[in-house]
Amino acid sequence: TTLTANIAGFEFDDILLNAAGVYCMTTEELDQVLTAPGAGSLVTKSATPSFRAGNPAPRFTKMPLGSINSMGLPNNGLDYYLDYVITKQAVKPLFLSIAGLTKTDNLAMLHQIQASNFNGLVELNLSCPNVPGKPQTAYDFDATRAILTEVFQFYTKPLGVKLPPYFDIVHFDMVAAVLNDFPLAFVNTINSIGNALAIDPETDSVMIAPKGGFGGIGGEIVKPTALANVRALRLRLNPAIKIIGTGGVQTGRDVYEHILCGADLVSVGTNLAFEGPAIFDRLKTELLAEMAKKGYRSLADFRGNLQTL
Ligand code: RRO
Repeated sequence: TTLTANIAGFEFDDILLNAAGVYCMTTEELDQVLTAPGAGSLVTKSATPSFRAGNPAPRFTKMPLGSINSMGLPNNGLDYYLDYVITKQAVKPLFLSIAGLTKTDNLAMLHQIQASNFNGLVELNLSCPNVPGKPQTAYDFDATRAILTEVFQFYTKPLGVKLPPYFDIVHFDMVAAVLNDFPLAFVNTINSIGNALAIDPETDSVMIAPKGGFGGIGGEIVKPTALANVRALRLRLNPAIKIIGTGGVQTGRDVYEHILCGADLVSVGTNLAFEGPAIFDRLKTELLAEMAKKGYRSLADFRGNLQTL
């Protein structure tokens, strides 16, 4: 049994990777994901043109059934991550994530990447929920169309977008109609469910400092939303647009369910933060056991094969 995938001509020897933002801020963390057994790729922390300190701490914490964060896009700046992926791109296909605070910043970063020696995949994050005053671009379908229109006027390397969760069938239709008009290599769904609130019962206090305690949630609690978004987009997107499933992955069964819904790769955020890079090998072992139980020898045997009633 092999667990491989293909996106935009890139062959992945394993289908698991980190979710952007988790275990990918520094070269030390990135090296650990790069060399972790079971990990087929990595994605770098979403970059802005220059270093950002992000929001005040505490800004990430465990909560019942998952995590809540309002990091505020702390990162070491595009040059840092672009240097890293260029240095390591011969090892395996890699993803570089960018998240400009403005369309102008995103276009400037993509011009720099286009002109660089990086030949991997870029994940354009249109869904950061945590920068005060900056809405999540992908909740604005016209703004999403506008930036992709400008991007594809000059950008020719493989590009995908990181999407926020959608909660309305008409919104699935609307975002898919926009995305299908562009030569995207992939979409990654979902980012954290934005602007949730967790309360500590001992202190009657919010659990993170920024934004009065509002933050994006991930982990077990978001799995049904994540699966719904993978499934809904797989049913609507052009087959050439591959899907990275993200959200609520704690066991091999969770990976399996993302694939049943149509995911090509599966990424791990909250539970990678809790468990560390050893999680990839555990998930791979558990996925292989689940496949054996069902009599499947390849991912193609069940990808997208969700049964309905
Ligand atoms: O840095 C963050 O606060 C953050 C980002 Br950019 C994102 O895309 N998703 C998230 O949960 N946190």
